[in-house]
Formats: sequence, C-alpha cells, structure tokens
Amino acid sequence: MSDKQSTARGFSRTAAHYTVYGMWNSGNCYKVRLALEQLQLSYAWVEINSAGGETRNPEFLAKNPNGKVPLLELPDGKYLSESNAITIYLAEGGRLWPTDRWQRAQALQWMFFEQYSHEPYIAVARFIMKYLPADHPRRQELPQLHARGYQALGVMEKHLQQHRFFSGAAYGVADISLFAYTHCAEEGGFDLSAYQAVRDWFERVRAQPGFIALSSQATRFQVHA
Ligand SMILES: N[C@@H](CCC(=O)N[C@@H](CS)C(=O)NCC(=O)O)C(=O)O
Repeated sequence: MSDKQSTARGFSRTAAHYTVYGMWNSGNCYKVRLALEQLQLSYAWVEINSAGGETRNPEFLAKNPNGKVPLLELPDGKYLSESNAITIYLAEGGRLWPTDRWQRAQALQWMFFEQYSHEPYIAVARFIMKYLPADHPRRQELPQLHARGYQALGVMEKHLQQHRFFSGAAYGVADISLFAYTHCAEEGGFDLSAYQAVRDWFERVRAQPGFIALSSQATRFQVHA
C-alpha cells in the first residue's frame, strides 16, 4: 500500500497527526482548522454531510454521541468534540493559550460567552439566511436572533475599545472562537458598520501568522488529486 491513504472524502492522510470530521463552511469547524493551521499541526479533513444524515448514522454517533461536528480524532484514536474544547486542547502549551492563570480564565470567560451569548444567535441567523430557502418558516426567528446577536456584538465592542484581544494580553484561541462567526455575521443579516473596534480587531486577527480565511484552502493537509 502507498504511504498515501485516501479517505472517503478524498483528502490525503499522509503524515496527518490529527483527523478532523467537519463541515468546511461551518464557523465552529473553521475554529479548529484555523487553530491547526496557526499551530502548524498536520491533519486530515473528513468532510461530513449533515444534510445527508452523516452526523446521525451509527458510525458517526459511535465517535460522537452528540452527533455534531467538529470532531477531532487524536493520534491514539480518542475523540474530542466541542469546538472550544478542541482548540484549547490543541493550543495548550503553545502561544495561543495564555500561561498566566488570570489570562487563561479571561480566555475561558470569552469562550463560554461565545457559546452561550453569541453563537446561538449570530451563527444561527447565518444558518437561516445562508442555507435555508427565502420562504422558510425559520425566518420568523430572525428579529429575535438579531436583537440578541447585537447585544453580544455590543459586549465585544465595549471590550475591544479597551483591549486588543480576548485571550488575555495576546491573540489566542478565545479570539479564534469569537472571530469564527463574528467576521461573517453580515451573512446572517447583521450590520457591523457601527462596530468599529470589532472591525479593527478583525484586521488584527487577519494579520496573525498562519491566518487562513474561512473560504480559503487550508495548507496543513493535502487534497488528494
Ligand atoms: N457547541 C458545538 C456546536 C456544534 C454544532 O452545532 N455543529 C453543527 C455545525 S456548526 C453540526 O454539527 N450540525 C449538524 C447536525 O447537528 O447534524 C461546538 O462548538 O462544536
């Protein structure tokens, strides 16, 4: 057998250290991809078709009983779910995770904020507007999602008027976590023009070494020709 093994999705697994089960356009999955790229870790990507039921079949549920992506497979065969848990796991001991106890607590504070007060509104509005038909009944949820999403953006704006990042003093995984769905919030119908500090932070994030855009091809794995 060649040292290259093709996955069902056609991505080469040569020398991959980690395997990510994900959906390329999902912000939660982008967090993991961005962290892997910025930490210069090798990985294979297995694209999951949730609309086709692939997060709910017995094979996937055996890996993640919660039936969600992203899912990280470690080199020893263990599986880790939840985007923020994955990025912290990957970042521990490196430059994306603070060494100072207080700064680590601050980073965690923002990552819990992201999951409870931000992502359920900003990401869900994007999902409804980008992926569901224009006449879908879930459009009725948008005013409420926008109201709660703008509250979260206001909290971020206030923080960023005083601080450069969310991960303590330097860029780190809390920034990855909040960048994932904030930078594409306009796809969910949010107007970011009044959030100048947030938009300045976008540029600081984009300037970080190893940054890749949500839409871009990743570099740490090779696509099988
Ligand atoms: N809290 C989870 C959320 C994961 C999540 O909602 N994943 C979505 C994609 S963004 C998913 O798997 N959807 C497919 C499904 O539920 O079948 C995380 O941060 O990883």
